[in-house]
Amino acid sequence: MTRKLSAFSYQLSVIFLLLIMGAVVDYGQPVDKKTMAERVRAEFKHSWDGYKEYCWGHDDLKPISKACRDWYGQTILMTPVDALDSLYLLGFKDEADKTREYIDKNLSYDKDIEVQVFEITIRELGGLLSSYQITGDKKLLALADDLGTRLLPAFNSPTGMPYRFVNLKTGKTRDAVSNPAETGTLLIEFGTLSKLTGKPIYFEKAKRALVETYNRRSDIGLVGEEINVETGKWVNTDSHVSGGIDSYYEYLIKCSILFGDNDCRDMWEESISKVHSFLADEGTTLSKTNRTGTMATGDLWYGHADMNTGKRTATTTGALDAFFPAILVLDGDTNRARALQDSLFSMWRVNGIEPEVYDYRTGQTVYPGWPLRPEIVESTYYLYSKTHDAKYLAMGKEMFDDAVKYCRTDVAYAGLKSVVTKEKTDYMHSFWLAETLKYFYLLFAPEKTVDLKTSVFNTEAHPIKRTWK
Ligand code: DMJ
Repeated sequence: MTRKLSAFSYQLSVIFLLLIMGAVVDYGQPVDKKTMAERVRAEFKHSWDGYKEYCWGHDDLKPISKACRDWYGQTILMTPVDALDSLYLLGFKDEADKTREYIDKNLSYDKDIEVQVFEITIRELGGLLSSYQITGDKKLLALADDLGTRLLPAFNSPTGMPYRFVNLKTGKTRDAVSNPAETGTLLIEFGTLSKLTGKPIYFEKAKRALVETYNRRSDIGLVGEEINVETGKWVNTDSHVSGGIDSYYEYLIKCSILFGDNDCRDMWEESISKVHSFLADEGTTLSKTNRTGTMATGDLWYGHADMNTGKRTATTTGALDAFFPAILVLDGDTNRARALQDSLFSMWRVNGIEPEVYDYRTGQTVYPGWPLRPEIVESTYYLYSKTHDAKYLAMGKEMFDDAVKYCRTDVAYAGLKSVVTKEKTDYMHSFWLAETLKYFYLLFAPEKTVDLKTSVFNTEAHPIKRTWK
């Protein structure tokens, strides 16, 4: 009798626990992948058609005024180059072929413009290389080689870490104060360019820049937010995994995978253990009622600390930080990846779209913008690929529905000035097409649309295949 009773009360507590969990994390109805993949394709087409109708031949579309933006006064076809591999992957082959032919005929880097090395590398160099691998179009590789050559003078600093800007015609550089994301997020693209052209210089320059950044880590193994590439001294010692540092960590692990590079593997292993030790906040459960009336719960977050003392400087995170679960999946650390993703998704749910900066201790939205960022979608895709847990499909669907609801315009998609008020900005970043919609699609598309075993995504979601030994 007592045994029966205790079995009964055990069952009751399990049901009670499940009910509570259901109330805490409600992922709704099962998701039909096929339907979702088609919905993503339709919104991609809507965005692409808007760009084409109003800004064909320019860099980016302003989706409210229907005006165009060229980053440096003259076009370098930012949106077409960044979106080209998405056109292929999402199955818009005719459109992709026409776009590729247009790029072949019209793109020239022989321009007297000062470009930001990091942005041009991840969006254009990465885009050209990935599309070259998909199509075999040699003109794309020639463009990448030409661009790589024009970017090389940026590395001519006393430390080997690149200046932030370089003139594509004259090689003149400027802006010595940079950051680990900009000095350390070049090796996938430059390294691949070396492998595909047989010119070792690209790999050597970018790897040195990454190693020089790592070599300047503090005694406790952290890097800061700003560094002077001429003196090698840190200008800002705040350490975190957010903007300014984020993809430095991403490239340490990805370059070890893509190139089988043991130095990258060692740098990654040393770095990630310090990130866990000094930046992770565990058990900082916050309780804030979100729009679904459920409680946002996060038991793992990554905050800010001083790179020298390890002392906590801020308990903020945000949209950019949301790449980190994906990296943890690549590291085989699925438990941390799952926990962090739950935290970040609860941040998403507070306003129904994630903010740029969010304080996970107080539950305050610190900076409310959302420029259509991909990172949390990217992590959802990696987690689903790894675990096949349907909860990630439901997360992805909820985020996609939110983006459609708040960011769709009559001609394309617009970022948000505020995730609180949902006021829009007049801008559609090329990464909406290159990354955000690509990761949404890959989450719902047939597996192996991109094989994560043989390909590595650069930080702009351009898949690079290891075709070399
Ligand atoms: C992209 O250009 C890249 O993902 C970069 O690493 C960070 N910022 C944007 C997207 O948020």
